[in-house]
Amino acid sequence: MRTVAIFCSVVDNFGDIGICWRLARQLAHEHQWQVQLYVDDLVSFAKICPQVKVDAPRQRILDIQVSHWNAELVASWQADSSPQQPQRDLPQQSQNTELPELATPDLVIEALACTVPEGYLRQVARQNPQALWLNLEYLSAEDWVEGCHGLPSPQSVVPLTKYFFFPGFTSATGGLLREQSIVRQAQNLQQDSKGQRDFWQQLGIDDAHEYQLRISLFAYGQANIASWLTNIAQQGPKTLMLVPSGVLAQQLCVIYPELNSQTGQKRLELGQLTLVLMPFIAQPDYDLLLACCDINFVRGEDSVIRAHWAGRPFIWQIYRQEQQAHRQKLNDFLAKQLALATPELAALMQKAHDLWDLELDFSEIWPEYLKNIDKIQNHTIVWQQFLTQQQDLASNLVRFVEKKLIMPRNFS
Ligand code: TRH
Repeated sequence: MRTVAIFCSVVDNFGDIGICWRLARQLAHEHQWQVQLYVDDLVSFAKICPQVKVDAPRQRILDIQVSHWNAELVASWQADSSPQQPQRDLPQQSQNTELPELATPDLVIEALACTVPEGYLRQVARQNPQALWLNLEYLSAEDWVEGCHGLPSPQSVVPLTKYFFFPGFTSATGGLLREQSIVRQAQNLQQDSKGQRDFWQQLGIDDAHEYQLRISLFAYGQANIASWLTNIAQQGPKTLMLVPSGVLAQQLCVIYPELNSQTGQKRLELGQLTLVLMPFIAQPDYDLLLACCDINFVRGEDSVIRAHWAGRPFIWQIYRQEQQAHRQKLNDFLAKQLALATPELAALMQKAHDLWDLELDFSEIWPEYLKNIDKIQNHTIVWQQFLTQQQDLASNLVRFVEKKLIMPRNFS
């Protein structure tokens, strides 16, 4: 059985821990690897995984060892790897009798450009010189990714072999995170009206089935959102819009001060539109929510992939970067996604994404978007099927590691 240590530093938002936690679960549950996750922000983690105890330095969740990657832990690795100190074996936590002891990792993953502490890497190199070190990169649809995926990453700090591993949308990349049953789960739920009702009730929304349109709206700020919402309120169709807590929900509380005065779940009726501000739900429930909605607005790297597997029309608000670097990434994604669409549909989808990304008035496109919703739905499935023919990221990663461990770098 292989052992992997995943290092996750939460830079901002929830994408870093969202991706690492999904990967951890997949490697543990679908590939039977022993997984050790080091994460530096348990409070963010707890928002998407309620089992997390925010003050526990070590805990086991769903058969995964989770450690708080804090200064104390880093100092202990540093001390252990210093030549003056007697050297102890990894893992550091072996004194804790409640948790099983994991073997020294075969693989260390530094996720999304974080920096694995040197002291830790030195200990791994000493105890398991064959171990691999992977830099799990950000997701991008840009063409250059294919050429860089799997390349060695020369470094001289620690005697471990390091490689780049790039997620992506083609079979020449590392692929996308996709659990074995996620697409089937969404399809089953979409055919099960009782299951959907139960799910909505669990969220405290008893009347979801009464709406013509259910929209999940997970987004960064949207400067002109009021005009789109007014358009829906006045023109319909009768719409239920669910907004998770965050910047956009705060913005809505400023636009509609009535929302501020409520405690718990905040709900506002605006003509044909019902707005519901909701707290974050557990990651597996978020997947179910996307499957139960008719249109999903998603943001960042992880929720956009979840929207793919939910198989419903989606609009992606890509994470914004300085000097508009994200625009190229968005366009490269759309070029791939829309390659098989008719020119009219491609133009419509491009315009919708441009308006949303640039925070312009989305009501400009909304009636046309809804008029074409069946075509958009069909195309979403065509694109989903193209992707599900490819191997998923966790399986690709396992294969990559096995190959490298059997055939070390000089022979591969
Ligand atoms: O939160 P994000 O904006 O994260 C971003 C991006 O990943 C970005 O690329 C990265 O550079 C930056 O973080 C650091 O959006 P994202 O990626 O969709 O992550 C949200 C996670 O939260 C995802 O795993 C789904 C999860 N989630 C829940 O579990 N429950 C919820 O209720 C919601 C709304 C989200």
